[in-house]
Amino acid sequence: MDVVLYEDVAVLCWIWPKKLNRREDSVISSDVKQRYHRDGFVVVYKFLDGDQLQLLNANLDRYINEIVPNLPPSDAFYQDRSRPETLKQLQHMGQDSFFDAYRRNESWNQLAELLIGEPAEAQGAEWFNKPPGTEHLTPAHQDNYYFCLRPANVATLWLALDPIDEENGCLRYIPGSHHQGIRPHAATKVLGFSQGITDYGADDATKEQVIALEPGDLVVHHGETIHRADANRSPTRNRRAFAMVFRGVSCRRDETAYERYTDAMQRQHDEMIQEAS
Ligand SMILES: O=C(O)CCC(=O)C(=O)O
Repeated sequence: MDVVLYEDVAVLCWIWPKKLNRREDSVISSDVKQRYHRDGFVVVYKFLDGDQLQLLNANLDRYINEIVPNLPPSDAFYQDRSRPETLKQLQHMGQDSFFDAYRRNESWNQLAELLIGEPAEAQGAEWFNKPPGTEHLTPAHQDNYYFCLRPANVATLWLALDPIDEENGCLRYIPGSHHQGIRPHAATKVLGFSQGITDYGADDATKEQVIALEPGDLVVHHGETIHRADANRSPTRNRRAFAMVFRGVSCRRDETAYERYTDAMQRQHDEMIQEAS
């Protein structure tokens, strides 16, 4: 299969938020917005600098060492619960004061609101890993199938914490897919990504753009952009990322659709957590 690498980086390679003059700032902002609206995703290289990344990493380490051992299974997913090194996903991290305050971080909110085009609010922070030596892929999906927001004015900001490439399971997007509505989804048996697109085929795969990132780089995707990731094939490297979902103030949840989704997800997670323990 041909792989399309996301390489068009010249304009987007900047430190965010950098002190720019007003003209440069508006050129960059309009380019980022244009790409996001056209493709349904945009990469921001070097989004966090060294100190900001270190602060986030230090708090993630603290959270994983001190808080995670006491969390209920619904907030911390393991590939194999008997092996702590297989921790693969954390959600509802806002119960910790650092991560609750982080939802209001200025750089993240500025970028989210630039792309969403209206005031927006961050949902709880999440952490994703693909630990080495585990067979765990991310099924092709659209986030708004899970969120059920109308309009779908919602974006995920996903920050690389490790060098991320094809070997350890980088994200892959189908450009423009957010313009084509929600595709059919069904149960996947993947803990944390309980629903995947059922008719994802070879034609979709040829359109995928492969997103390689370094720590501190960030990708933003629209809630209806199709994306997926392979399993981590590296025997030694983790594939960690930190994410926050921002929802525009105009979004309303379709409660009937959401209840259908949460019932299916809960049934599936209960079965899988039971199987894994
Ligand atoms: O980390 C991953 O593999 C997938 C993340 C994702 O799909 C998301 O945040 O929407």
